[in-house]
Amino acid sequence: MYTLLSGLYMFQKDEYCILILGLDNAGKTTFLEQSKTRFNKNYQGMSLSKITTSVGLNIGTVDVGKARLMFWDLGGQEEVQSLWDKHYAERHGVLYDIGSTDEESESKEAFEKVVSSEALDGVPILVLANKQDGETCLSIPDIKTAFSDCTCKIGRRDCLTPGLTALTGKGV
Ligand SMILES: Nc1nc2c(ncn2[C@@H]2O[C@H](COP(=O)(O)OP(=O)(O)OP(=O)(O)O)[C@@H](O)[C@H]2O)c(=O)[nH]1
Ligand SMILES: [Mg+2]
Repeated sequence: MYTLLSGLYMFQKDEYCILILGLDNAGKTTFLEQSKTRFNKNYQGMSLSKITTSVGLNIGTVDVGKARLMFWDLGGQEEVQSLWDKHYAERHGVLYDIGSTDEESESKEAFEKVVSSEALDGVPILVLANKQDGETCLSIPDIKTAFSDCTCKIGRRDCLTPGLTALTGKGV
């Protein structure tokens, strides 16, 4: 019995819930689909061109090493942004997707609300500078400068800003 239980324990993964937030059209669902395709061996994937704007919630699971990441991809349209905080209590981390070609002030305003939320106090944030393939995209230093007012609200939590192109999978 002990051998059986310890065997099961060895295969058990640590599960983490990660919210994916950001304005509509930032590329959140595309990022999630690319992640599932890249990390889940048997996942067939769907055509990225078939992805349409998310109204509710897409849940996707990705296994990375001993961790199981449960991504909750929330719609970013203005009308549904008010639903984001309903999920704050259930998360271990946040991915905030900046479609780097989006209107930066609007994205910054939404980001500021996220980092100001008490429910997310201290929660690590990865700011995805997506759409780095766009000709007019903001570079990582440009993004850091544009979002610099948020530094004190980010506080001492972990916060990184990797650049990526979810559409091709580069950086995912
Ligand atoms: N050029 C380019 N287009 C991208 C990239 N990532 C996503 N897109 C495109 O951006 C559009 C929106 O992508 P979605 O993944 O639906 O965006 P979303 O953030 O989930 O949007 P909502 O569900 O409305 O909140 C689609 O046409 C994608 O093909 C990228 O890295 N580069
Ligand atoms: Mg979506």
